Amino acid sequence: MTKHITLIGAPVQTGAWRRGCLMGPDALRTAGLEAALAELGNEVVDAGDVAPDAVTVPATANARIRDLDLCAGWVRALQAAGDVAQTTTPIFMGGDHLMAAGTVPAMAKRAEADGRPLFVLWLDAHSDIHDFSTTDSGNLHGTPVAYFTGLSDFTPQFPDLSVKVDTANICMIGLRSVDPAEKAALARTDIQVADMRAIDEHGIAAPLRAFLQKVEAANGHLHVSFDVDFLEPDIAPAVGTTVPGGATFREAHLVMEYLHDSDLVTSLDIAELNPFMDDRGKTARLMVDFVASLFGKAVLDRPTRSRWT
Ligand code: NNH
Ligand code: MN
Ligand code: MN
Ligand code: MN
Repeated sequence: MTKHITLIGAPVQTGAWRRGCLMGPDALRTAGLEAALAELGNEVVDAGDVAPDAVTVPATANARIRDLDLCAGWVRALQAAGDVAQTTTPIFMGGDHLMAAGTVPAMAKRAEADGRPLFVLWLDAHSDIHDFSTTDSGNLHGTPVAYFTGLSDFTPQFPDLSVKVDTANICMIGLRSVDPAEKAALARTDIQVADMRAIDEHGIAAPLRAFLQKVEAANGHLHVSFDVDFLEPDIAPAVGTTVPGGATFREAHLVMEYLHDSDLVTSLDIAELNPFMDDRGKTARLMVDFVASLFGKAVLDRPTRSRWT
């Protein structure tokens, strides 16, 4: 079925310590994302890049927080940018993972307007569930989950959220670097977590299948937030925070194919791509291939939903 896809560039890099994620959207364009999706029969429009709002916000008690004004400006701008993609499938091309503090609330609002709950699949080495007080690094890409779930208060620096994501609707796959405060925060929630050990023991399909069945049963919207460091650094070196022991090509590819066959995905983030760290564009090209698989590129066609019900 033809999907109407809107590409939205989110060149935010102030959430990460290492600079370079601002080149992420252009690297994905250079690697041919639009053509790869169009070739599969999708209608694709590149809406260009979002720019951050110019805001000055009060300082937080934690003096380690970096680039707070610019980060707050990005969160605001991306929440508004989500509104332009009401009826299409937006692909948000990041940008560091702070982007999700903008994109996920926008998608939650959209789902609510549609009378449906939003589910979030978080593919990442990290849980990004810090808040302003617990972050040691001061890098705000480590905080979006605590913000969009309402687990912690981020006001008045970030906008007050009218619609929050229910923690029961979140599944994290790929975790292998979780700070102590994050571990404690996760333990207090009902977020489903499949860390790398669980994947080694049971495979990557089992937790994904269980989650997709929940999304389907609830008639939910599904937002996928794909942090490039979910992947094994050997195949995806273009990230600031590489963590060994990530998802293999085959594991990640299977996730993409399941997501395609589920026909449940309504929006996607591509986060943390730092082209400055790349090896002859190989990570950008790999991400284009993965996104193409999510949107229909397959070796053999299988009936929709056959892989996970
Ligand atoms: N937990 C660390 C921090 O808060 C690392 C976060 N880095 C990420 N997250 N790349 O996905 O600084
Ligand atoms: Mn992340
Ligand atoms: Mn990460
Ligand atoms: Mn593929």
